Parts: sequence; C-alpha cells; structure tokens
Amino acid sequence: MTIARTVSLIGAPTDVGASVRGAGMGPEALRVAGLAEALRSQRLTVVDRGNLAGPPNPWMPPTQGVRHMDEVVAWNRAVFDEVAAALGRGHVPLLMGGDHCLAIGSISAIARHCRERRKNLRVVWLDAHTDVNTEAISPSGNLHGMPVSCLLGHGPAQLVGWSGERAAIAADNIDFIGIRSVDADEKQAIRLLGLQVFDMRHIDEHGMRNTMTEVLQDVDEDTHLHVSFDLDCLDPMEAPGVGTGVRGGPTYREMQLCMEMIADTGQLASVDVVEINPALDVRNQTAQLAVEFIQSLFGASTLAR
Ligand code: HAR
Ligand code: MN
Ligand code: MN
Ligand code: MN
Repeated sequence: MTIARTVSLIGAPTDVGASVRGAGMGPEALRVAGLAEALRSQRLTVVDRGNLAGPPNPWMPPTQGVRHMDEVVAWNRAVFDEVAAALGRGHVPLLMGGDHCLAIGSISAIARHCRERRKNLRVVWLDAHTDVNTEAISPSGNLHGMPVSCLLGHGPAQLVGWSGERAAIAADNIDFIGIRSVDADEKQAIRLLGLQVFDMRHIDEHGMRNTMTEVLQDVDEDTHLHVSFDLDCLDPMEAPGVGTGVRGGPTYREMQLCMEMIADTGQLASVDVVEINPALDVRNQTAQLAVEFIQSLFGASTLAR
C-alpha cells in the first residue's frame, strides 16, 4: 500500500441526467471543500484536470422513455475520454460529478482498460438507489436512474457497448451497498439479473463489517476496485446536499468503516463521486463529508501514519 500514486481529479459539471437541478455545481463544491489538499496531506500526488465541457441542460420532458439523451451522450463521451486518458497515464481517476449518469462513461472506460490489462473489475456501488432502470421501466426518464443497466448491456442503445463489449460489467462484478429506494419494476430487474444488493436491512442485521467482508472477499492483487459513490447513500440528516435524498441511510461511522475496509484491500483504482447538489446543501457540508470519506477511501486512518 505504499506505492506512490497520482490521483487525477476530473470535473464533470452537469445535471443532465438528474431529476433536480444543481448537481452541476458538484465539482466546485468539492474543490472549495479542499479535496485536492486533503489527498495531498496523505502523501498522494494530485492533479486537478479542471472541468470537462459539454452541453447545457435543456430541461425537457422524456422522449421515448428518456430525458436529454443527446446531452447525456455528449457528457459521457467527454468523461469516457478523460478517464481513459488518466488510466493510460497510470493515474487513479477520480470523477467529480455531476449526476450519476456519468458512471456510464467512467465505468465503460475502466472496463475497457481492465480488459486490456487483464484485471478483474469489481464495482462497489454506494447509493440509496440501485440505478438499474431502463427506458422501458423508468418512472421518470432520468438517466441517473439507469447507469447500471447501461453498463450491464440493457439500457438504451446509444449508451450501451462503449467498453467494446455489449456489457461493460457482469452482474457478478458489482455489489450495491446502502440501498433503500427501488422502483417496482426495478425490483424485478434486480431479480432477473441476479444482482447482489446489500440493502439497509442487510446492513441493519449483519452490520457494515460483515457486509463489507462479504463484498470484498474475493478481491486480490489482480482486482481493479472501482467505487461509485453517490452521496445520497448517506443519511440526508448528514448529507442534505443531494437531489433525491432518502432517509434511513448508513451512519457516519458505518460509512467510514466501509471506506476503510475498501482502502485496506490496497486495490482501489478509480472513483466516481456524484450527486452532490450544492443548491440544496447547508454550508457545503455534503462536499466536506465527501472529502472526509474519500480520504478514508485512500487510506487515511486515525492511528496509522
Ligand atoms: N429510481 C428513480 C428513477 O429512476 C430515482 C433515481 C434517483 N437516482 C439517483 N441516483 N439519485 O441514484 O427515477
Ligand atoms: Mn445513483
Ligand atoms: Mn442515489
Ligand atoms: Mn458479489
């Protein structure tokens, strides 16, 4: 765990996939909260690549079951290219969203990289929601509720296959933590796809420690571990700055343990930090909380040097 690592911060200031405006201010909120400085204080090299450019949010109703398809494609293309470039340099890409639709571009680039390097990709999806809707079943048409389907090869055609294979990831390669809001048809999709969902009831009954031991059990030196961190995974009492908060999330301590156990594997290789909505936040506390959790994810601990 003492290899010198460089983290590439990639800003994607958009809310084109979201149901509520404001997540486009996420990258700046993370910068103001001191993300780069915090990671540098733990002996990481940090390069802030600035913000990607993309189209504005047209704020239109859905057509054929999805909202803003062209804009979502454009933003994800930019994310795909920049994440691929960071991985090519040997850096750890840290995507600062933006809403969660951006995980399509990010994880597609990572999946392609893993195939080329013969790494086993494992995705840990930290979220109140499973984001496994499709254009056929989404109640809203918002693409931030569909990235997992797109990555599994089931979403709208324009957003499927970017990694070079129809499915960027298989159902076995992704675990969901903190889930407590799943739409009716989404429940059926989870069953049909055989997804591993550790919902809040599972965490209540087994605790975060046992849950994460199970999630991380087969991680080894050939694993590329990706964390897709939707800030609405946290309880809205602690993280009010999100567009679609759902009460009953993991506590601060539970989430710290989750991050620390991921860090302990030594295999963390890429991160998405999404859905921070500064327009709904109180004194930037959600971005500050995100910075603390990201520090733990990169190995900060109370007693170890
Ligand atoms: N499931 C709902 C929908 O698809 C809400 C999704 C909200 N999503 C996020 N991402 N904030 O997790 O419309
Ligand atoms: Mn999400
Ligand atoms: Mn969510
Ligand atoms: Mn699993």
